[in-house]
Amino acid sequence: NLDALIDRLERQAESDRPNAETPDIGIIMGSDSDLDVMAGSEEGRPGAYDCLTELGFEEQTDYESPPDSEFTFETYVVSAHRTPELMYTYAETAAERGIDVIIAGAGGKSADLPNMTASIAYPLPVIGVPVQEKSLQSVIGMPQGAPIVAVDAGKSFNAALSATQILAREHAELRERLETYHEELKDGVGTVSTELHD
Ligand code: RP5
Repeated sequence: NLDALIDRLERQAESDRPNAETPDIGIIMGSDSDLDVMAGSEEGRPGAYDCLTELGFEEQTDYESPPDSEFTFETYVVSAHRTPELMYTYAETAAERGIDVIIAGAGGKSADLPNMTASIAYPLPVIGVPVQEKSLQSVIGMPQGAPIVAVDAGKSFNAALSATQILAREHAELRERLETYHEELKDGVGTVSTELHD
């Protein structure tokens, strides 16, 4: 339940777990109905999970034992409107819990989770994902001095790439993986254009 979740986040923030055991990227979304866009679905467009998994990240769900991969992410459903206390605690404890970047997605016209999280978690970078076109203005419409970085509607895959770019500044291994991914993209374009021009 909500109190237990909040309590767990607070305890994790106080614990002195080594950085290698804490999640690097926190993915949060306003509702579990956002999951297809945020994670990626088999029928639809690939999402943040697909990107991170391809780049070798592991989803961390069990906080008791150390993860196998050096690079990890976690996922929470956090609603700015239904569970503001969870949003506040998540954003406020994120840095202490070892998170380096937050990816926050929300839909609807009042997509406030990304921008509120960015304000509370500042100076931790937050990448906002408008889950629908109509959520775009709500996600990016921040006043001067309250920054948020955002991707286009539905592009959680790109949010995961951007988050990895931030981490890659300190991890050569991630830089290499991003470069390999980019080379593979070029191969894909080559295949399509060759087919078109045959
Ligand atoms: C937003 O409202 C959520 O991010 C979601 O996109 C939308 C609808 O949520 P549900 O009513 O499907 O839970 O806050």
